[in-house]
Amino acid sequence: MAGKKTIDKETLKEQIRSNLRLLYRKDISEATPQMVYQAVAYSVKDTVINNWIETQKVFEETQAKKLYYLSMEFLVGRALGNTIQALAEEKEVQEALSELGFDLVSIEDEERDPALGNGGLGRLAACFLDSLSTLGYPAYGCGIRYHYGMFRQKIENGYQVEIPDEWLKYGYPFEIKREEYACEVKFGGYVTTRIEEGQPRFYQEGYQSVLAIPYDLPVVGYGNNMVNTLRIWDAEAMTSFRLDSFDKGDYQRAVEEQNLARTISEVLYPNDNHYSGKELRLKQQYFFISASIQTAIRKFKQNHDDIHELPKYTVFQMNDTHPTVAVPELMRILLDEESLGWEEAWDITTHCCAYTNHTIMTEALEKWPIELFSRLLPRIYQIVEEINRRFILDIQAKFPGDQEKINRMAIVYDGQVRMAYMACCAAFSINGVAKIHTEILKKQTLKDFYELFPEKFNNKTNGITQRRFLLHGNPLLSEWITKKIGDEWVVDLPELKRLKVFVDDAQCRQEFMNIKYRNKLRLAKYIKQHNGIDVDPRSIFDVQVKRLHEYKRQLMNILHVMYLYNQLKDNPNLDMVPRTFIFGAKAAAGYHRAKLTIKLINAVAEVINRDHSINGKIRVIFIEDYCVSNAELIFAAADVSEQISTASKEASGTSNMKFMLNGAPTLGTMDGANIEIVGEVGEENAFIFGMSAEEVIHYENHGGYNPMEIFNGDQEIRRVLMQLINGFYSPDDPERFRDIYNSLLNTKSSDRADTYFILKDFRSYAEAQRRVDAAYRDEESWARMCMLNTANAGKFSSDRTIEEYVRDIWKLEKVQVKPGKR
Ligand code: B1H
Repeated sequence: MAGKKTIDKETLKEQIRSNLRLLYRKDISEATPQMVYQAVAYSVKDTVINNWIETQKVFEETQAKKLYYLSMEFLVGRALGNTIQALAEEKEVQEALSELGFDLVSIEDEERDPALGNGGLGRLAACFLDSLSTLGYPAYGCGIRYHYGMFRQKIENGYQVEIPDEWLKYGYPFEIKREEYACEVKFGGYVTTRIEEGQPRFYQEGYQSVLAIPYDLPVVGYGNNMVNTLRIWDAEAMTSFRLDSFDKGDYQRAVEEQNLARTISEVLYPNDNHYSGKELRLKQQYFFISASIQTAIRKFKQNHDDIHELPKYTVFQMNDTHPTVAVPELMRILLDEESLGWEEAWDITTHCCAYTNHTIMTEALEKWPIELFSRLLPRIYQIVEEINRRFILDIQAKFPGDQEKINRMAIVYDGQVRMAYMACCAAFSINGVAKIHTEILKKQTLKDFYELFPEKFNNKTNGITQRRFLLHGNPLLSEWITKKIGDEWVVDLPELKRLKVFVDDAQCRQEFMNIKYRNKLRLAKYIKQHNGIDVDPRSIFDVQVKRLHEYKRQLMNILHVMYLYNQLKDNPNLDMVPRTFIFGAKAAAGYHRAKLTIKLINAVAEVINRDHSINGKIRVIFIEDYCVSNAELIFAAADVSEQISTASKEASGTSNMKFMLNGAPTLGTMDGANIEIVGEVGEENAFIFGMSAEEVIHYENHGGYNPMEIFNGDQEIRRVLMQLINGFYSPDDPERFRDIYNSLLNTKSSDRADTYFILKDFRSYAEAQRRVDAAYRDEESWARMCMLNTANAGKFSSDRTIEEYVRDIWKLEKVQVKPGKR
């Protein structure tokens, strides 16, 4: 299906040899695998560049409307393998490399995984770009070129240690620096007003500037020659452009600007679902937004004279509230630079900006202190004040006398700027990321906004790209599927439903499960290499990989392992299918309880993996440095997908979809997209347990849950909890896990105990785990269940999600790109 051959094996070999000479002055015989990786990457990039140039030409010719996807995070993962695949050149490259004495998989392993994101939100942005290119929609990703991405995780003595992620150390071959498109971004100073031609004009003065330098990364569509751009901005000092400031004795300012530039794009904040109110973070936000919006307008003006037409050709999607300064920044440009009046500018802005909400967790809500916001962005703050003033007038007009409502909805309130409210006020579309999440937004979190603007609200259930998480990550299953139903599924995932007929065929079931087994062997080898532990590929691989957060309840999972272990100790003949519990999770560097949970998992692993008396029935593995590249191995090998968040808390989840696609049934709560997964695959092909979102919300609003009652009434739970504080898993320091124990029971602290209802859901979880054990024993029905998960995963392609965004929000047109030539 993919385009015609663009790479010929012999030419490629020659190119690799020549690149090695150009880059390193080496012959192939002396080259290291890293050098070969770089040489291959440059050859592949050569083809990509031709298509990239061609794509931009088509954009020019067609004047197609463009999407700017504004996001602080793009967790793109490795590019080489994906690009080769998109160009349909896998076989050619594989053969060329093997004739040169290398193999593609290990050369791919040489690529540093660009980790410019934390977790689901950043990975979603990357999947969206992949789908946009594959479907042929004109789009730019706009983000930050962090010099240090998500930290690399080492486990030392059971604890997480953060290592800086030096992804640029050897140079990143796929990026291109575009200095000619640099923009100036201004911080601080003050605003002066002058009357010009009878109108007040606003000028920011006494500011500090940084230069935003764009680096472009290609986003290659699958088999369609389309190459969109991910533009990430790096900060450089203006000083070299302004050496005259030294002459004027403005030395101080020059030094400050140097410092500002040095820090802005230095490092990604490693918080998932948590707001941390740091000045530098707001600087990062305004930095990349100002540069991106300036560029979008500059581009528009190259081809159009009437700025009022902007919404016809441009749409900005704000990936959560982090890019919301886009609203006042666009207003600033329209008012101060384009000299429009407020109403016209507001009309344009509110027809260009759309907002996606990704979380209802209160600790993730962005609220910036006025003092900080106005000091850093004085002109932007004035505009926010005016947006707020007019918004309050609107509310007053609609709900006269309702001061409470105004207090609840005001953008500037209680000394803070509430970013979500600014986004809701200005955006023409507000969407959640799974059905239940959107409903909770409408009924709870953004209720007042829903009452005021019901037409803005819509749902866009998340998706994932099958090109990375099946075609690339699971080559064995991909080949098998293609053999059975052809390869259309690569660009049309619902095609997978044609696999359903094969569940009744014993041989097909056997083949499917053999592939799972071989993928388990592949992961077992990885675990042996990285953890030094042998795992039994015949055991159930029960996997929870995601960011570590209390609401995701890794703690409930490990408490259940402790409970099972107690049962086994009491009864070594306990009839259970051997189980390998696999965890992978990074904790935000400052999130103590999350880090302590990692230590607990490792402490439990230490005790259990050493205990030969249980005949290897339980193994506990913590995979170090969970990231996009090892994720691909993990999903392919999983038997059980743990999706056990407290209902209502996980907006959508996306790892749940990756497991499903790879044939692992969900063990989960009715939360986020799990609900829709069950809707597609059927309740009989998943293991559902626990409280519903309504029940959780009811307890939260009305109280009435007391974990101590469960502790007192349930001996086995009590035994597990006591092991947290009697040194069973920490003989050298029995107090080590006291904080975790307290989090479950303590009612002294101002916190409610067990906020995430772990004890409340525990019995139901343990019972669901017994159902998994029972189901796994029936090989035939287990195989059916796994196959049906893959076969019903069609809905969860990000291609479907993107088509919905295009239809309801972005209104883009597809373009066609011919293969580019030199
Ligand atoms: C999600 C975040 C997030 N929701 C703040 N919110 C951040 C919030 O650095 N920060 O300040 C970073 C990330 N991330 C996730 O988005 C949800 O928890 C998932 O349920 C969802 O699947 C994913 C994509 O929509």
